[in-house]
Amino acid sequence: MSSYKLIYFNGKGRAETARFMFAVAKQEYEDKRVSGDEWAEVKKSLLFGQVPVLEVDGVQLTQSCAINRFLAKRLNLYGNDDMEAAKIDQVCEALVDLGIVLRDCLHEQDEDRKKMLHKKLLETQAPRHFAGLVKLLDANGGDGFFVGNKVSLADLDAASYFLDMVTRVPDLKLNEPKLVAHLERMKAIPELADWLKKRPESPF
Ligand SMILES: N[C@@H](CCC(=O)N[C@@H](CS)C(=O)NCC(=O)O)C(=O)O
Repeated sequence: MSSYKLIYFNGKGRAETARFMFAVAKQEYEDKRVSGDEWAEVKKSLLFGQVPVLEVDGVQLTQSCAINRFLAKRLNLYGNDDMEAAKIDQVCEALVDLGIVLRDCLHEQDEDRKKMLHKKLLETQAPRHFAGLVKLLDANGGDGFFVGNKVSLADLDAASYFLDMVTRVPDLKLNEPKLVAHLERMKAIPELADWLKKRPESPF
């Protein structure tokens, strides 16, 4: 049995999908949240000087998407075959694209440019990504999962984005009823509901 240690800040961000997978799969792990005081020293020990990092039996893996795929394979959350795995990747990559524009908008310092990015996100980019995700849900029956007939990394990654990332942008609403219903289905998974109840308070 492998041992897992997930290293991140006290935040949801790029680590929360992995935490969702650990919860749903009922897999034990160490949830190491690096404090501001520890960060400079920890950073030196990391391949790219960034988190999240997953230590598997002492071996360090970096890059959140690689970590998520590795865990999804290990925890049986990566579909039933290659085609399902590719469809799961498709959802996750769309969420990465959405995450890039969300972060650009959140972190922009120039007020005029921030306004422009915010407008573009609300009027163009979020609706386009939401609509694509609804099409994928519809293509898979509409009222279940993004891919196949069981929960996967795709569903948990979407839940993490829609619960946490999207809500950080003022006025950005998950205004697609099918995505809202999907999120509610994910929140109702008992192991995930339990994690959502007990997860630490965090600033992001
Ligand atoms: N592509 C990387 C990006 C990692 C990243 O940007 N990590 C941020 C936290 S979300 C970080 O470590 N920031 C602190 C730093 O760069 O010093 C991934 O997906 O894991």
